[in-house]
Amino acid sequence: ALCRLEVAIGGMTCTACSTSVEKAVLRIDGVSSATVALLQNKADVKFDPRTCKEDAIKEAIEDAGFDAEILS
Ligand code: 9UX
Repeated sequence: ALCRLEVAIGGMTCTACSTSVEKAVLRIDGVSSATVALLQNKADVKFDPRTCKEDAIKEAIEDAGFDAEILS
């Protein structure tokens, strides 16, 4: 089954920021969708927990240059 995760993201100021967060998360193996809400500073991610761990999502966002905290 797929898992769903909300991530609080810090440091996004324009739509290019949210697009790069989205691309970084979508590149992770096991992620099936990623929607980033710029104004809410949040990402909604659906992923297969067998191939993708929550920490990998957090790290991908941080590697793209933003702050990330797992919310749920
Ligand atoms: Mo927009 Mo974000 O010019 O790192 S891409 S601020």
